[in-house]
Amino acid sequence: MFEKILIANRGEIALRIIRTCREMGIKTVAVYSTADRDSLHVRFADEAVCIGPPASSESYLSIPRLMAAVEITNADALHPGYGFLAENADFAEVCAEYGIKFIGPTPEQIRKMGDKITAKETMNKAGVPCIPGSEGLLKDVKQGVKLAKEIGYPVILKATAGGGGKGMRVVWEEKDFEPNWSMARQEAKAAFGNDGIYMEKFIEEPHHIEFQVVGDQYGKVIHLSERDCSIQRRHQKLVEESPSPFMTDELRQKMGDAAVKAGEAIRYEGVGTIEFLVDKYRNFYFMEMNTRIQVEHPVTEEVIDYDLIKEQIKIAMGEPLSGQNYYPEMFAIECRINAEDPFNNFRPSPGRISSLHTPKGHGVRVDTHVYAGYTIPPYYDSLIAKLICRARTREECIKKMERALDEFIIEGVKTTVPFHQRLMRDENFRAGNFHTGFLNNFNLESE
Ligand code: MV4
Repeated sequence: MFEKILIANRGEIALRIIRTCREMGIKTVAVYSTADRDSLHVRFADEAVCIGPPASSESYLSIPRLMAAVEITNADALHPGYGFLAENADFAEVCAEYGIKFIGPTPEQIRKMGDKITAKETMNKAGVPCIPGSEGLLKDVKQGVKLAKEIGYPVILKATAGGGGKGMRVVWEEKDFEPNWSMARQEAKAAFGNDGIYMEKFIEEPHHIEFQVVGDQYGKVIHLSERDCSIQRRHQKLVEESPSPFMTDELRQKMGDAAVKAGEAIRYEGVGTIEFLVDKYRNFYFMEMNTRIQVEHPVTEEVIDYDLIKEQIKIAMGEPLSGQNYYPEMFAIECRINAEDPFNNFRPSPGRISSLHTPKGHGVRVDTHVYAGYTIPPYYDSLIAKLICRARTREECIKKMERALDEFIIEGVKTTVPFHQRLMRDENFRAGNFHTGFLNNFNLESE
């Protein structure tokens, strides 16, 4: 049993973790940069340690400073949240050396899934469907051109160190191969210090559907069904929902089996997400595995009534999983409320929140660290709240979301609330008729 957990994160997720710790009777330590002195995670934790100046590199990303906070406070476990060091295998390793339990998978598991080619090879071997493409890294442009011809255009070039869309290039015909190859290498080198590139058949207009999985320390893995994350802009998710409107019982069975197989193949410990691309014929392919708790985890929590942070902590303490896969009993949608101006290319809009009213009522959940008078610092991500609604049907859930968005009052900064209001009225969204390209042809000013 853990007595004290240090939370190596900030914002809403730090608060979310503190809440579960309190319910479990576990003491909490917050860490904060000088920009976050007035944050709620600092107030609500049992102890708080300032770890440095605003720049993440000198605070939330500084392993030595975090380890100093661990030593001072005598915490026996550490929760990394999402972002920052959550998927840093070296950090998980340092935690082990310091004798503090990293609440998450092992360094080996993080490393395996962090390198996209290794991840894909592992999944291929395990019998999880993968997108046709190169076997490992492409050696040179010549091999690339030859293979692209075999696979058939369009193809996509991806950085093995990438993820989240960075260092990707789509090639539509042979004459464009060489320039795209060079750009992909350059981008990958600049972004990750690793110019390893692999190739896949390009799946046009795919759905992004991910499965939540949980594995214990004894090799048991279950899935908690899916989230549809197709509503995204430039690889930033804006809305997530469960169940997916594109899902069928048969597809859920198949994808769920594949997700569990994926987790079992690496004896995955903790909560994780298997991301799939699904084409219009409902063929599905493994894309990546996220080895952390995700921003959109509340959608799953709401449809199966399950505390994912509690599960992470129990698994880290060595509790065995009991029971079977979980299937959605409700419908939930999450809207990400960012301090960004949706009428101005989603430009960040940090600053002081002069007045605030968050929506409430039956089936409405708001996960946020902000309050009236709080100043959103410019140094970190722009997520200020997650609005999650839950109902018995998707139609009811959308209506509830519209009501809740209308109740949301945030003054002093621009937010994505008007974007969500417009989206909830969209006929195609309401019909569940969307894929990852949906927002490319979405006009906020038109109805
Ligand atoms: C793809 C793809 C189509 N075909 N791979 C984007 C993020 C990165 N993790 C992988 N991504 C994609 N990989 C093949 N072979 C399309 C995307 C993609 C995408 C995927 C999920 C959600 C949104 C997306 C938006 C654009 C492209």
